[in-house]
Amino acid sequence: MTTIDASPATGTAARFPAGFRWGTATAAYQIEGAASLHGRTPSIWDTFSRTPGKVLNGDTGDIAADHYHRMAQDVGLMKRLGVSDYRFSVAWPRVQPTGRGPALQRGLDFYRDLVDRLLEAGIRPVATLYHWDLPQELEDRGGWPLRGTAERFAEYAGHVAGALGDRVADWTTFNEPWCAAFLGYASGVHAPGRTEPAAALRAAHHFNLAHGLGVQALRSVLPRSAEVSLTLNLHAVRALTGSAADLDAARRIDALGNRIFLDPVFHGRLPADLVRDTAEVTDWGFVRDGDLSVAATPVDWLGVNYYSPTLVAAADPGAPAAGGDPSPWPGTEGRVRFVPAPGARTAMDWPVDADGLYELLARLRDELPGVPVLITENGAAYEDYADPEGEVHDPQRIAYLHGHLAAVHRAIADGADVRGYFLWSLLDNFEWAYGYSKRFGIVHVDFATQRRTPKDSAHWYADVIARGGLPG
Ligand code: IFM
Repeated sequence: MTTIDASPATGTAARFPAGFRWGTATAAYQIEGAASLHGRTPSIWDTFSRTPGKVLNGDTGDIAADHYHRMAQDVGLMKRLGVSDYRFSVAWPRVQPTGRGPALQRGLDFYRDLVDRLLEAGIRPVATLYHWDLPQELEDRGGWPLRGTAERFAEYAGHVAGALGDRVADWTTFNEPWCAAFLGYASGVHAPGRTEPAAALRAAHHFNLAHGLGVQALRSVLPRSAEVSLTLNLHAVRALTGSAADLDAARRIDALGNRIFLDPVFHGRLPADLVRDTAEVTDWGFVRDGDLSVAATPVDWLGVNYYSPTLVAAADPGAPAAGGDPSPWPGTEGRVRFVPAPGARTAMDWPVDADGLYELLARLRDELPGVPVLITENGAAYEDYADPEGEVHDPQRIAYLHGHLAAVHRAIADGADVRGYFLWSLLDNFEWAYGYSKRFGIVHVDFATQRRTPKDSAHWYADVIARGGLPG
């Protein structure tokens, strides 16, 4: 049995407010496995990962971290970490296999069991309804570019809330709709692997609509005390220089990466510059009267996922049109150039820059007063391995986490209303198109044996939680 030492040492440099929520996060397809057990049907990620060439090494989520069968052990790990909260996602094809009609009790039972075990362990469950695993049958009917998918989502939300609403107080409709829309339908590096820029913009709109319909469906079933939210991977966009051209490039990426969701959801409008910038791609004729007020159905908090900032400049005038891979940024070709940021990088080749998180939180403080924020994901992949003593030393991850938590602490001190932090991720897991080659967990998973080994970062995080702040 692995132990996690959580006895707080002395010397806390940055103490977080009382009641700050300390959590870990995962997602269904990345950890559950049991892909065809008990009536679960294929999601778009099952189809995509089984398509040769789409996922590194041909990895799939068929077994993943086998959480479906090891859920009790995983809850035990979290209890020993001392987390107050656990953010997980529900697999739509496990609870409503065709994406329409009645729910499958067996699927709902799995999540009831999970939630009961969490509550028993004193851990608050935070349920995300959609972390990218659309039932394949709905994709076959048109997927997210089709309006009807948003209506199906609201029905599904109602089923899950009906089954778990008496014991789950925190709900999130979508995780990172930007990735689902633009990596799934524009660049095609995520499921369903389509490369249709206009369809990606339609999908983005339908995510906003589905979010609003989903919030309404949840509120019609849940007790009044329940809290409902949305999680966005907001982009901390920076211009390379202060030139008008570079600033304009940053504005375009801010519109497509951030305001495309923030404006409908919090202000009931589409950014006018976004509509202008993408005029060659779509006329936005799929937005119907009333959609944007549905999208703006009030939420209780906003989830923010942050990993690294985005540095952009104006495209070089006269540069040949970029060939190669399709872009996830419709309408920016020939206008925006992505610039590699200097400095340390994670195993994902993502720059390590905690100031970007501070910048985002300060922006939300100023632009969305009265909307509490939870950091629903933050963490890093590194090349971890178990040494001959069976230990996993990950000092770079500890440094990454320390730096980002310090940025959160600074943002709170400067007036940002940040209520909690969910570390991505509890376990090493299926990292989408990278398969099992990238390890984000604070608990190492040996995928051959499914043995779990808390890394040094797990011990470090347990200490942070126990002391309620960062060691000095
Ligand atoms: O693993 C993903 C997660 O599913 C969504 N946010 C980013 C993580 C790291 O890439």
